[in-house]
Amino acid sequence: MTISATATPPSLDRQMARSLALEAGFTEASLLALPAEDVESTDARFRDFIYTGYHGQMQYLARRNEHGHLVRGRVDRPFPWAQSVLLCMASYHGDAPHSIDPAPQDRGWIARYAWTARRDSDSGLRPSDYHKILLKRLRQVESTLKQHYGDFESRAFVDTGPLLERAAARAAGLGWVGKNTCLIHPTHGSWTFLAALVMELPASVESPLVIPDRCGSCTRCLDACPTGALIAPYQMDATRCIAYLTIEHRDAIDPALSAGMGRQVFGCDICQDVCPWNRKAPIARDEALQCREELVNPSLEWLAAMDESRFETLFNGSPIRRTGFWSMRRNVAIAMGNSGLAQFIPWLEHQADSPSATAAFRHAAQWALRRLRSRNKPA
Ligand code: B12
Ligand code: SF4
Ligand code: SF4
Repeated sequence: MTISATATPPSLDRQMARSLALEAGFTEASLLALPAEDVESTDARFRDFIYTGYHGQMQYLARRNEHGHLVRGRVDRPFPWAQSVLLCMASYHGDAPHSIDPAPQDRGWIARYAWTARRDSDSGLRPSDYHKILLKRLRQVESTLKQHYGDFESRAFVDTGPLLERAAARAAGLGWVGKNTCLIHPTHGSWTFLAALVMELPASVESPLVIPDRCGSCTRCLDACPTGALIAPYQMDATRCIAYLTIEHRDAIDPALSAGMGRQVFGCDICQDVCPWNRKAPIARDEALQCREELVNPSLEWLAAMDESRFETLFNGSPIRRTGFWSMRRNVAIAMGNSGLAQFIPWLEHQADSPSATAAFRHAAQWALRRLRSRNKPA
């Protein structure tokens, strides 16, 4: 059966949609009936974010439609046919150390979302990327729903769709948006990925009750953010966020932010590490999102010794590959500068003159050298 414009479309059953998502391997899921009750305020928040320029070089966020409206501010802009969204959540909470735990000075930090691996048929661990893993699960749910309800218009997204996943997940009752801007589930905290299935079919009942904000008077994330990216509760200037600087920003890093980047070489976990809602979250045992131990507290020396082909091999299939070899090197140089360790000076001196290096890397290496030399002046 194909849903036609004239026939009354069947309604999706909320419990069934949730059960299918859990069967596919998601931790939680909920069906959102459109339009969501906060559609206008979400659009307005997003507009403010873009108009202020907080998106930096992430131009895809600022895409407009033919009427000049920001496409991703409301689900009905890119998907005028959409009547519901199934929001799925997958926990990646593990028992490995946190970025704020004490660590040797010569260690960098890779955000825990990028540590993931799956066990292969030859029983080795292979890098995995949540985008691919969750999209496959979402497509499984989509296909089962279509077997049950007949064909209908739908789009499945993990991260990359023109959709505000956190806002949709909040409206679907999967948690509240914390002062650190992350979606926080009352049980699973914020170490979670989101995935969205936008559908033409309406949901059988009204949307579930939104979970009220439980941040209370806490301000730990705002106090801990080393670059001042959380400019106010619930508001981020992404151009100051270390996750943006290390992953999305391709040019030279503003020296005024470099010191605050500390040892982070890919992404940043600080505002989630300090969040009390993540303390009691159950450990996820997801076979496809296992931890690659070598990426926890990686030594800067190990990262620096990697040539481009080794980088490609090691991070093939991992979200880390996206940042690119020279951006990772740039981040490693800054982390070296922040380490205070004179042992990194020779590598930085050698690399700063490398003819194949990018201007952004050279800029970072020079910054790190100045910093290390001034700290390690002979008495
Ligand atoms: C661009 C982007 C980034 C940017 C900007 C992040 C930001 N806070 O805006 C950068 C590169 C910095 C980034 C960093 C990270 N990201 Co990111 N990112 C995205 C992406 C692609 C778009 C987000 C966006 O549009 N931002 C613009 C702001 C304005 O929108 P927003 O944060 O979604 O906020 C909206 C709602 O939350 C709502 N809202 C906010 N507060 C309130 C309060 C109320 C009362 C209401 C009604 C609504 C509301 O209003 C906002 C606009 O309407 C999404 C995927 C997607 N398609 O949504 C992933 C996503 C948000 N990122 C994710 C992750 C995992 C991360 C990192 C943890 C990765 C890391 N460790 O380095 C960090 C977290 C940093 C942080 N504190 O947010 C997850 C978040 C999961 C979760 N549980 O929250 C997502 C959903 C990807 C996914 N599919 O799993 N990210
Ligand atoms: S991810 Fe790091 S830099 Fe970004 S807001 Fe959180 S603590 Fe600040
Ligand atoms: S650290 Fe505190 S204020 Fe920040 S998100 Fe968590 S509970 Fe909310």
